[in-house]
Amino acid sequence: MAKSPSPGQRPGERQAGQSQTGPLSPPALEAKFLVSATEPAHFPEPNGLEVIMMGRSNCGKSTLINRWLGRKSLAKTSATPGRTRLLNFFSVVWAPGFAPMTVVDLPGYGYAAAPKAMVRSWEAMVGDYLTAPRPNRLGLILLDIRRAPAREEKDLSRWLASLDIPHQIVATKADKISRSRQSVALALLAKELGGLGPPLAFSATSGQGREELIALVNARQTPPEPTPDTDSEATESQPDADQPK
Ligand SMILES: Nc1nc2c(ncn2[C@@H]2O[C@H](COP(=O)(O)OP(=O)(O)OP(=O)(O)O)[C@@H](O)[C@H]2O)c(=O)[nH]1
Ligand SMILES: [Mg+2]
Repeated sequence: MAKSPSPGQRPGERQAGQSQTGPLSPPALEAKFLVSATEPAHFPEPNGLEVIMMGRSNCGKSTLINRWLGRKSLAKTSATPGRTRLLNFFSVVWAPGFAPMTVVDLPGYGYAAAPKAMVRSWEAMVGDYLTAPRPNRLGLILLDIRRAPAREEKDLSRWLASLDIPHQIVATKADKISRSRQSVALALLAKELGGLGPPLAFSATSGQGREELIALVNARQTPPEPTPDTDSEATESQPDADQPK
């Protein structure tokens, strides 16, 4: 059973000085698929914080959603690039007392086999979504930790900044390289790309970075009511963490 957070600490929120191997957060309380969209008429009404997964095709966006939320196959994944072709919306409640949030899995860009028409349709779909008047969004720009940032990630970072959408860089598939090579890669990303905080290394295979991701998303959510009852429910009604580190 995961250890209860300290008073005032929200589930999944790491306290300063807490070790990287501290108690693991349980899966999200609720996570369900809402809708696949290709145009604004299909977008669901904004509902709470909206976390947007963005990045090159095959970089691990859908896999990160599943690992972060502790679901096996909520978002469809594939070894073949171009799996996610629509904007997929999910509704998530992280833990008791948390407001609902929305997670958006965007189709990847840079899919080498994509014909020009498909690239244009990606730009149109994603452009319609990013410029829609939806408040309270957080962009996660994902890229494979083994790749140097390319023009696409730099353009995306600037585009989000111009739209006032805060964003965080997440370096995926961290299990593919050693910790020392990770440090070098993260330093390069920090230098080349903007973002809210230092780039985060994440691995869906090992669970590395999951706690940090949970903390950074939860820090942007409406805090739960600070009643003692809510606090005890938040820790006791959750299943045991089943995510091996
Ligand atoms: N080793 C390792 N493989 C990963 C990790 N994350 C994703 N993968 C693999 O990378 C491939 C692509 O993952 P997806 O999550 O489908 O990638 P995506 O970014 O959603 O791709 P599109 O939907 O095509 O844009 C799959 O074979 C995953 O198993 C990771 O952290 N470690
Ligand atoms: Mg995908």
